[in-house]
This record gives sequence, structure tokens and C-alpha cells, in this order.
Amino acid sequence: MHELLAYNKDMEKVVSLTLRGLKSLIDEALEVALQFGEGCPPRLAEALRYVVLAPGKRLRPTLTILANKLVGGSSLDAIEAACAVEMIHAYSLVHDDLPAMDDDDLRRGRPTCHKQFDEATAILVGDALQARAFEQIARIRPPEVAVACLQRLAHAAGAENLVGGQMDDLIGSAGVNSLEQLQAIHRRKTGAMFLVSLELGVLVGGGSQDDLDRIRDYGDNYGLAFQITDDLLDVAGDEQKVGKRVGKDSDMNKLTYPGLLGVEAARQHAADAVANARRAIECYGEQAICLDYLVASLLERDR
Ligand code: GRG
Repeated sequence: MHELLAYNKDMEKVVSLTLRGLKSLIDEALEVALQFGEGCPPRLAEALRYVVLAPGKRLRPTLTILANKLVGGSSLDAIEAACAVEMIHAYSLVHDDLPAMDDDDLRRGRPTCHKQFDEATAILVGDALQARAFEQIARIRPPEVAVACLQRLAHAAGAENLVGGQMDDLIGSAGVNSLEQLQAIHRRKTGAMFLVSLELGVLVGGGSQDDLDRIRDYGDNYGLAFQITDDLLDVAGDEQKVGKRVGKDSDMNKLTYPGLLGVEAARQHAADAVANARRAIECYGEQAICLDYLVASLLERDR
């Protein structure tokens, strides 16, 4: 399946064990990071745990830790940054699911936060997660690295990226009819959080400008391949596996990659992005094996 790094069964086993181990580490760290002191109402604490500890793939924090390892870090060095990116992501899902936005009932195979609790709680969960994410970043040492990470994450999560991309997606979908316009929305709405997840790993690990440039190239292509395969899952995915309603994009007349290019050309576009991402980190050889595997696996996504 993978053309650049050739995988044999043993390598696949090592990679999948490593990725499983990282996911457990991230889940444990999130549990700890979600312990709130006096002042946090029990219902809010329960909703925060419900949302963040739900069975997500933890892709963004995994990318943070892998990028950090690529430049010489160890798994725990980037754990605060990893928790922070997952918290921002979880908040964005909770708000995206609200009736005022995508109005979804199912997320990660469970009732969405506003269905399980109520709308006000879901809004407050998002607010609290965003604040907690920046508390995590403030713990990074040395402080200069914390400030650099804070600046990058705030920019990626803000009006020019995540929030702006979401706004354009909500109001602008009807007028979008070119590949460039579609990419401009997704680069901000989906791509920016993948990119910053990787960048924070490199910043915490003290990587060079060349490392940053390569990881950005990988991240841009990873984000693109992720979005195309996400659109393809909406066309042909199994709702049980995906953990959210499928077929929604076409019901809402949203412009998507398969909608614009056709399914086969969209698949090819995703395959090209995956090959570009793999080439961007090729020079690290087996040190980049997990990053290579993660992006190559996007072409076989079923959730
Ligand atoms: C509300 C500011 C704000 C932004 C919302 C996250 C988002 C932006 C919209 C979600 C809608 C959507 C389906 C976007 C496509 C890409 C995406 C973010 C999918 C969900 O990410 P996964 O698959 O989810 O990594 P898990 O649950 O595995 O973490």
C-alpha cells in the first residue's frame, strides 16, 4: 500500500503499537488536564470530560508528539501542547454541532454535547476548553517557547483560521464553485489546526527552520488529504464507524471535493496530497515512519 517507505508486517506492527501507546498516553494526560478545582460546577466538569474523553482518534495531539520526536524530543516533552490542540479541536466540534451551526445529534458515536446536556452547557464547555488549552500552553518551558506556541495556536484557532474558515463555510458555501475557494475554506477550517499541531511539536523540540519548513509542507498536504477523505467518507462512509451522520454535505448542498471533482478525481487528489506529504519528510528516513504511516493511512480511512 505504501510506495515511499516500504512497509513489511513487522514494521506495521511496531508503528501500530507505537501509535496505540501514544493514544493511551494522550488520554491519560487529558484526564489529568481535565481535573478542575473548586469553582468548576460538577455539571460543567462532567460535560467537559464527556466531550474530551469521548472516543476520538486523537490525530492532532499524536501529530504534535510525533513532530516533537522527529526533532529529538521524547513523548512527554510535548504533552502540554498535545493536550492543548486536542482541547481546541474538541471545543470546535462541540460548537460546530450546535443547532446554530451544523445542528448534529451524533458525534464520536455518542449524543452531541448539547443533546446530552443542553445548549448553554455546550457553549460553556467550548469556552472553558479554549481557556484550558491556553493554560496548558502556559506550562511549557522555557517561557520563550511557551510564548511562541501561544502565538501560533491563538492564530490558528482565531478569526483568520479556524473561526474564519468556519464562518465562511457557514455563510459562503452557496457561492463557492472553484477548487481554490474550497481549498481556501478548508485550509483555515481544518488545515490550520493540523498544521499548528505539528508546528508546536517542532517548536517545543527546538527544531531548525528547515525542520519547520518540512513539517509545514507535510502538514499542508496532510490537512488537504484529511479533508478530501473526510468528504469521501460523507459520500460513502458507514455511519456506525464514522460516529456521526453521513450524507449530510449533499443534503445541505455543501460544496465538497467529490461534489466538485467527482469521486474518482477526488480520490486521486487525496493520493497526490499524501504522496507530497510523504516526500516532505522522506529525508528523515525511518525516524519519520509514524508520520509517514499516519498520512498514508488516510487513503484507507473508514472513520
Ligand atoms: C466552531 C470555530 C468552530 C469551528 C468548527 C471542527 C470544525 C470547525 C468543524 C467540524 C465539521 C467537520 C466535519 C470538519 C471536517 C474536518 C474535521 C474537523 C473532522 C473531525 O475531526 P476528526 O475526524 O475527529 O479528527 P475526532 O472525533 O476523531 O477527533
